[in-house]
Amino acid sequence: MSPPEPLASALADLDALEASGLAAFRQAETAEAVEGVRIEFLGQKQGRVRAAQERLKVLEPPDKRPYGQRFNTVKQALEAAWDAARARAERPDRAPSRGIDVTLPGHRPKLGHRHPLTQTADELVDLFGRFGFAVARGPEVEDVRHNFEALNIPPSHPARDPLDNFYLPGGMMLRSQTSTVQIRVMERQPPPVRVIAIGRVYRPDTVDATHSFMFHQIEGLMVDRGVTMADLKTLLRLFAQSYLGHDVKVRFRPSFFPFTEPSVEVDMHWHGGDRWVEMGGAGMVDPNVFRAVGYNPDEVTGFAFGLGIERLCMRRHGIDDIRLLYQNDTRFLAQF
Ligand code: FA5
Repeated sequence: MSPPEPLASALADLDALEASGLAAFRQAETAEAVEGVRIEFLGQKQGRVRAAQERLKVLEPPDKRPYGQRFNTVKQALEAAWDAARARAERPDRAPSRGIDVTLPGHRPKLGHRHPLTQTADELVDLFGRFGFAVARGPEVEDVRHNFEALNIPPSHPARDPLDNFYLPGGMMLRSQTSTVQIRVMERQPPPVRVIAIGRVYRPDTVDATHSFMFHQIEGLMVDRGVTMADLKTLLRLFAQSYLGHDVKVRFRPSFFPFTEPSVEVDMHWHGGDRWVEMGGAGMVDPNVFRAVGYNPDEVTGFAFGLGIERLCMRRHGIDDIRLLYQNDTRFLAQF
């Protein structure tokens, strides 16, 4: 029998065994290398851990307990390191590259396309272009003169209520209707006029399936000698049939706008169910508006209309909720 060993050197050997085992597992990259380290350290017959266990037999009885406890922690640490090394070696992203297989099908990049509202606006420009209407533009940040005054909306009118408009400092506001562009066009050019204007308008409306706080309108304005209400109604009917289909039902209801006289509201029959939805407002340009821009109401007459683009787009494509148009969900948008 060999002489008893001092405990201190036996524990130091355990420390060294643990350190070299952990380092070896850390460095093993492939499954084969990990298995080699396992056999060296954790092998059942010849492994170094097994040998360290054998040393227990030659220790003095009082030294067996502290050595045994330390031995257990070393063995557990090396077994955990083996598990981790094996998992690392099996991860496919650690596997050595086998090159690129050029015969595999590729990933086709998704093509973007125009938003349904942009498509609608482009189609409207095209359609009214065929009726002889040119495109005009105006600013979204407007002054009160163009949004109200020149449109015959006096300071006391409820349409000017701060609760119904987005006012900005310095007498400016976010335009609440594209009718502002009528004024800008007539200020710039003498009659005859035949224009449309498309753009964003802003109102603090409560959001629901058919209302948004920002939406788009298409404004139309035709001024010439002898323009009548019959021209207006014919144009709007022809437009609705061209854009929404020949079977679309449109109705005109008497209404009031300060800038047109007489005025109508135009409804379209909604898809599914027995429901009418307002498409826009229209009427014969009020003589006061002509005077505000320096036109002579005894010489010319004209009609104007303002339609909601979101609602036209929704009716055309069977969309039931305006909010879908603003959620940027590509699963929805990709359908159009
Ligand atoms: C006007 O804005 C008038 N400027 C229209 C007009 C022009 C009349 C020229 C006469 C001559 P109104 O507030 O009704 O009218 O709005 C017109 C259309 O915009 C509505 O019929 C509707 O289609 C759309 N619209 C109005 N408010 C909203 C909203 N909050 N969200 C979405 N669309 C709306």
